[in-house]
Amino acid sequence: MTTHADPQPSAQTRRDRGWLGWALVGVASGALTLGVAELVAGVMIRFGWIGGTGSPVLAVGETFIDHTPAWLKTFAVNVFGTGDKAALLTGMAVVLTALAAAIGILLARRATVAYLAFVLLLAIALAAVLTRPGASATDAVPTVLGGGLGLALLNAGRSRLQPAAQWAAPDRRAVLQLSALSLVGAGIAALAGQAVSGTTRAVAAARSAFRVPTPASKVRIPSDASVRVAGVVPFVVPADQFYRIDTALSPPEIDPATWSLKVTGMVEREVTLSWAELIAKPLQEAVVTLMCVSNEVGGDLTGNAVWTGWPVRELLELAGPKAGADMVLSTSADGWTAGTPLTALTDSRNALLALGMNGEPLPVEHGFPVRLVVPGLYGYVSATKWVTELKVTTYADDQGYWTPRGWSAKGPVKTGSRIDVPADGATVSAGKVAVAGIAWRQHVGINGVQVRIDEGPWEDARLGADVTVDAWRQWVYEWQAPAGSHSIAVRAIDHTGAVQTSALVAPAPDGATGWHTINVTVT
Ligand SMILES: Nc1nc2c(c(=O)[nH]1)N[C@H]1C(S)=C(S)[C@@H](COP(=O)(O)O)O[C@H]1N2
Ligand SMILES: [Mo]
Repeated sequence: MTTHADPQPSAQTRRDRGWLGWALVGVASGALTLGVAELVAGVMIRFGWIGGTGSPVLAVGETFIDHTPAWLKTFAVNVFGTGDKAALLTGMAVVLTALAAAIGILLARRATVAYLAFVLLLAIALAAVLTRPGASATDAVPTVLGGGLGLALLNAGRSRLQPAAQWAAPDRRAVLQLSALSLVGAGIAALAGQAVSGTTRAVAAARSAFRVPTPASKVRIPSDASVRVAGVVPFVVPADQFYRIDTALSPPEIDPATWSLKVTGMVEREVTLSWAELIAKPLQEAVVTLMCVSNEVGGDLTGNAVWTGWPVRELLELAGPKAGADMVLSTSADGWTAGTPLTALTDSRNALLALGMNGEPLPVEHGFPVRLVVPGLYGYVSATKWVTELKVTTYADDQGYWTPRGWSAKGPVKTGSRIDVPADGATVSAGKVAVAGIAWRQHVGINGVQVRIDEGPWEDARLGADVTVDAWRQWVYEWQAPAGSHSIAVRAIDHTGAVQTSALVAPAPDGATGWHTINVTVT
């Protein structure tokens, strides 16, 4: 058993603990600011009073994402995978807590500087809120109200704690209690803000009430599209397992009733398409494999789904692109853009304004109510989610979101293949081992897949059915595995006969290449 002595604190330790009290006042003021802002933003969103983000936390986070240099973005995706957003929010929480604590401590000695620093942070948050796409002056209200209360708490704390050296116990307790109460209150306010905003429920309700209309042409996926080996990614990936990549900290919530898509720019006539018009069109189904340009050799930033939608070329035909145009800049409700070759949207391929994914309405994170799906191009130059505008233009005049951030203006998908089983580093029993995975070259198609054990000859794998040139193919190679350590490599051959290159190239600026190679131990 431990006994705790309870000596009278010396003057020195009392002053040290004083700093903690000041820091706590700073942190509580910061938390109160953000908590109240979340609550007010939630209420304003609920009543449709704000059009932008409203929340200073999300606005600063999204602005940060937009200004993240390409190398940092690549680093974040590599380190945190698709958890990069959680990582960003955690990082922000740590930085803000430290700044708020510093402001609290500063308050003891240089109150004016502390207040100025607090106001400067508020100004930065306000600038972020007001420059988000769709923002208007009313979007400032949550940050201003929250900031006002935060300043009031700073001030209250200061008058109670001053001067620190003569800090009397009852005052100290009162300040600590007020700060603790504020922290709890801020947390509750933030949660209430989320709950009261209600959009999540309203949009979720609109989404679940919507039935994807029966398409004019339906696809049938033969059962032998799958090689039926456990551990290989399913031929059609369920929406809740589908990879997600976007710059949105919280996905735009769009009520289909208010959604519309404008065709602008170099066109004979501007066209506006409403949700009611779109769902009355003859819809098509298409099996298309989406792929992220950031996907590393062996990576999992890819997925295959059955998309339902209206061909983009039919919409563009209504608008009539003018001679000289060579690109379509598509814009998302959150301001993100992609530049797609005009020909990819007007030729015979199934480029869709998709509203269905695997027979269900698009999930909100995958673009509800409408997104683009264009076979053969990486997502960053084609797959705009929450799409609201198509501007017919030229590569000379416009560029998509990622182009000034170090990624190529054009992004056709490169031939690739991946070993799903056995896992890299696995230990398997000698004898028959199924080596299996996927191979892709969207819009060209896959003709063959070959596997090489150690430095042996390339052996043909057995392929799943060729459902469409726009989708990946599963493959399996039955390996008679001898004991020992072995490396397994895979390469694909496309429909033109071209063999996947062995050249190891990193994702930036236009997609990774190289053979996926794994090591296994056979016992
Ligand atoms: N609005 C919007 N659409 C977007 C993006 C984005 O950041 N914002 N990212 C694109 C990228 S880089 C890819 S790879 C695909 C991913 O689509 P998914 O999240 O449905 O898998 O969406 C594309 N569409
Ligand atoms: Mo991507």
